[in-house]
Amino acid sequence: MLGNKKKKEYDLGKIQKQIKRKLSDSRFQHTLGVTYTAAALAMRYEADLNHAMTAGLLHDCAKYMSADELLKNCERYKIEVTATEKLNPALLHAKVGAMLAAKKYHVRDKDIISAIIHHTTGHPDMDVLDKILFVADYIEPNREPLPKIDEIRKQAFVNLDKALVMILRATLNHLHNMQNEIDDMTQKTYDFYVSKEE
Ligand code: DGI
Ligand code: FE
Ligand code: FE
Repeated sequence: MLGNKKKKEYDLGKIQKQIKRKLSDSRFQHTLGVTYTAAALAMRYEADLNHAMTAGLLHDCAKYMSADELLKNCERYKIEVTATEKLNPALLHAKVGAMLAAKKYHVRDKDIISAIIHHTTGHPDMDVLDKILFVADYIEPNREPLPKIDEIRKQAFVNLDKALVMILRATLNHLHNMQNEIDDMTQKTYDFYVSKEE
């Protein structure tokens, strides 16, 4: 519209080609699944389609890195590393990925960067694009069968916050069963959305 600043449109084909070269075949298939699922959710919840798909394509762009590489990149880019992240460096693929999205893929929209930062643990009071990416990452068609996945997939298109709670509950249960350390942010996000339901 006249006078309105136009949001940047990202070249999805170009990003897809670049990211394909960086990721394993199965990670690339997952990435495409997240991208198209994020697009479908953006249609349902009236979010920006191009930005949802850009976030989907780039969300795991640092997933190919080893723990060492992730930690080195945090040093290089002055990314804060929490005690939990130091013990579980894989968590850092979200923050490092967001940094790469900005530096190497020239993403300059905060909604996309924020969605990538928060896609693994979530965050209390997320924006619609954050939630869409978080949910799409879990429900995309290539995911290994997970408990209650059919119910969560359906709920994602009915009530996004309810789907979020179901995913966070399942993730916390899984982490507990595996005796993995629970990141504060994962717990805080769950507590926030559960108390919102009441
Ligand atoms: O990168 P993806 O595999 O597509 O998915 P993701 O970014 O959600 O990462 C999933 C991994 O993150 C999975 O191995 C569990 C882990 N994770 C998520 N929340 C926490 C966590 N790991 C720990 N230790 N603590 C958490 O709170
Ligand atoms: Fe991820
Ligand atoms: Fe992912």
